[in-house]
Parts: sequence; structure tokens; C-alpha cells
Amino acid sequence: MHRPHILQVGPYPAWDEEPLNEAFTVHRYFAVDDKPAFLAQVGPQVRGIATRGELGANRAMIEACPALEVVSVYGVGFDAVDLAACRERGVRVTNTPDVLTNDVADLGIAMMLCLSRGMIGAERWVRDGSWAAKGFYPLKRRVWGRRAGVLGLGRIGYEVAKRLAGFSMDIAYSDVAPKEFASDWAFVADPVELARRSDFLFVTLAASAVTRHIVDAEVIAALGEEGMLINISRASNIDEDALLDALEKKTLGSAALDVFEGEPKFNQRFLALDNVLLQPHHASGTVETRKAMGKLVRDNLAAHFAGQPLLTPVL
Ligand code: 8YV
Repeated sequence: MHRPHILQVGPYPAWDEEPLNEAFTVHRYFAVDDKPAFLAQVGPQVRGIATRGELGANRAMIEACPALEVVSVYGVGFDAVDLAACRERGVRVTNTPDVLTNDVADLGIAMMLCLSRGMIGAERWVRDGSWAAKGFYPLKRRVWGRRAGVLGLGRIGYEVAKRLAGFSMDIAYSDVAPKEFASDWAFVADPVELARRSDFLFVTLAASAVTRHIVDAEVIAALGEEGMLINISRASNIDEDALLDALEKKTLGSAALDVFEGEPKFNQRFLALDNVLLQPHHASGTVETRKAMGKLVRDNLAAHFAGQPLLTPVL
């Protein structure tokens, strides 16, 4: 049977590898050292790229594959795919929306609760004997009933806001325009204003050139010394230097972050801070969701090569 050649940019869980190998001739880009030589060798045969949200596909990679027809992203974010390069060549692009929405929202809420209630320090307090030696753990701040802002009321932002409503929070959101389905929540167009009226500010925007550093020094200052920033989107949505400055000077209360500039490396200034919760970009990282994401990556590729409509097209 003829199996289309695909370039696999990053690793997938073991349960994805077998069905991928059955359906396609897979070239594992991530497993080779000399990537340019590998691309020069296999690129001409490659008709599909299977990649991950944070890895994407850059112009050089796309150009090294002259027969490329489709890029399938394991992730909802496709900001790391050079869409212009794909458009020029008529290359289709797919992603994995919906299947990960609830898990990403769950982690955002968990991060808010964990940091606001000081759960990491509280665990240490029990383990290191401080509880017995010093008594009560220092008091932390409540979550329920306080003011929350959601920057970007897309699929993930909507699920975050629904969960916040369960904590009786006063909810507002920013987006390009008010959303009909969000009439219970206040629409605040300006991110600075949104931050000013928020104790907790969730960043749930799809990243693009337009949203780059939308959370800038002014937004961070407006959130203020009691405020918490929670990012479950992309690092590029936040001016990370401004964030670090504000956290160090305590002009921002705290930040819970699942994403970092240059991840998996990250700015070491974060490590000196006690007002942050640092997570390894795992908001979609549950067995259930990752299985669904892997299946959707393969189903999109299979649909394309069968001449059928893509399940979740981006381009
Ligand atoms: C990653 C994500 O793709 O959905 C996204 O946009 O960033 C994540 O789900 C995940 O880390 C798998 O690579």
C-alpha cells in the first residue's frame, strides 16, 4: 500500500506512533542531529508535516518540502506555523481545537487557586515540619467573589469564564467586539481597563503578530500590586521583561505561567521570585486530551490524502 511521506517535527506519545507509522511513511525530524542534511534528503518526498503547537513549521522547513500539501498541528495554536509560506504554496493547515479546551481552562483555574491560596508553600510547610514547629501557615487571599478579567473570549476564554462564574466572581472580558453569548459578563474593550477592574487577569488569546505584547507594562501596572496574571496562551502575548520587572518590584502581585519566551528554556530571573507559579506548558497535558489531539492530527492527514474535507482546517 502506498503510504504518503510525512515529516514528524516533534515526538508524540507512544500511542500515537504506531497508528502514524501504519498510515504514513514517517520521517522523524526531531530524532536526527543534522537537520539540514535530513531535510535535503527526505524533503522532496514529503507531502505532509505533522507538528506540535509550540514547534510549528517555519519557512525553511516548508521550502525544503516542494511536494508539501498539508501541515497538521498537534495543538490549537498555530502561531509557530509560517502561514504566509503555506498560503503562497497552497499548503493546507489544520489544528486541534475543541478537544483540549476544557483541560486548558481547568489548568488556568487550578493555577489561580494554587497561587492565590499558596498551595505549593503550604505543602512545603507540612513536609518540612514548619506546621509543627511554627504553627499556622501564613494567611492567603480568597478567590471566590473577587474580580476576574478574561483577555480573549474564544473557546478557552469562554470555558475559563464559565468556571469563574462557579466561584461567584465578578467577570469581565475583552475581545474585538462584545459576544452575544456573554451577556452575563461585562465587556471592556481596552485591556488596560480590563486589568484595572480585575484581581485575576487570564490571558486566553490566540497568539498572532497583532496580539504580541498586548499585555504590556501599562496593562501590568493596571493589574497592580494585588493583581494576579494567569497565562495559558502563548508567551508572546505578554511583554515578559515588563512582567519580570513588575514582579521583582512587586508592582504586580503575582503571576501563574504555563508558557515562556524561548521555552523549554526560560528566563532564570523567574527562579528568584516567590510570587510566581511556573508550569511546563502542560495545560492540554492529560491522557484523554492528548489521545484526542493525536487522533485529530492523524484524521486530518488521512482526510486530506483521501481527498476529503479537512476536519479542523486553519487554512
Ligand atoms: C501544545 C498548545 O501543542 O494547543 C496548543 O496550542 O500549545 C499545546 O497543546 C502541546 O504542548 C503539545 O505540543
